[in-house]
Amino acid sequence: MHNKAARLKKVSPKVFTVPEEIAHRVPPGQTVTERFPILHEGEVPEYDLDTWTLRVFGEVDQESVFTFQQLLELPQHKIMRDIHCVTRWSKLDTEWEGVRFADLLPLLGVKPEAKYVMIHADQDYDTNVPLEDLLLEDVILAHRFDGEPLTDKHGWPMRLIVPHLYFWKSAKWIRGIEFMKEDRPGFWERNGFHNYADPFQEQRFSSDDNNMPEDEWLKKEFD
Ligand SMILES: Nc1nc2c(c(=O)[nH]1)N[C@H]1C(S)=C(S)[C@@H](COP(=O)(O)O)O[C@H]1N2
Ligand SMILES: [Mo]
Repeated sequence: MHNKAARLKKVSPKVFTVPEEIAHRVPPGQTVTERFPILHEGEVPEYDLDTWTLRVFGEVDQESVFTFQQLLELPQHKIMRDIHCVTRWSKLDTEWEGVRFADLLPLLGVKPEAKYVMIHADQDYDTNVPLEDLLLEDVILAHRFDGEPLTDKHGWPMRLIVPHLYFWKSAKWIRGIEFMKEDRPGFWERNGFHNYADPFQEQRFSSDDNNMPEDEWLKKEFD
C-alpha cells in the first residue's frame, strides 16, 4: 500500500520533484519537501510532564482526565504517512508513534449523540474533525516522530495526527478532546479555511475567492 518514496529529485534546497510512480500521492497544488517546516500560532509552550493533562469533556457520561503516563500505558502504534499543509508543502513517509484515537474512545464513555469532535490545544488553538474521521486506524495521538520524542516545536508532549486532512487539523500541544452533537468551527475554520480540509479535493478555503501564495511556506522556519 504505502511504498517508501524513493528517488526524490532535488530542485532547490527545500523543494523536490517526485518520480511518476508516486506522483499520485501528492495532492493538487502541493510541493514536496524533505525538510520539516514549523508552523503555529503563538509561542512554543513549555510543560512539566507531571502536571500535563489531557481533558475529555462534552458529550460524555463523565468527564475524564489523562496523564501522559496513562496514555503511554495504552497500546502504542507506529504509522508512516504523507502529510499535507494547506500552505502547499507536503512531506512523504513521515513516521509517528502514539495511541490510536480509536483505542482511546472505548475508555471515554462517549454518548451516542456525539458526532463531531473539537480538539483543544495550546496556545488557544482548536480544530474540529468529524468523529468518524478520527476513528480511522492511522489517526493517532502522537508523542514520537521519526523514532524520537516529539521536539517542543513539533508538539511535545502530544499532538494529534490526522494524515488524510490538511495538517492544520493535526493539532500540536493537545490539551482537550470535546465531543459534540453539532459541528462547530475551530481556529482556522473560523478564519476562512475549509471546514473539512481534504487535500486531494483541494479543500483549502471555505469560499473560492481565496488564494494561497505559492511561496508562503518557504518563508517559514524549518528543521
Ligand atoms: N496547537 C497548534 N497546533 C497546530 C498549529 C497551531 O498553530 N497550534 N498549526 C497547525 C498547522 S497550520 C500545521 S501545518 C501544523 C504544522 O506542524 P509542524 O510545525 O510540526 O510542521 O501544525 C498544526 N497544528
Ligand atoms: Mo498548515
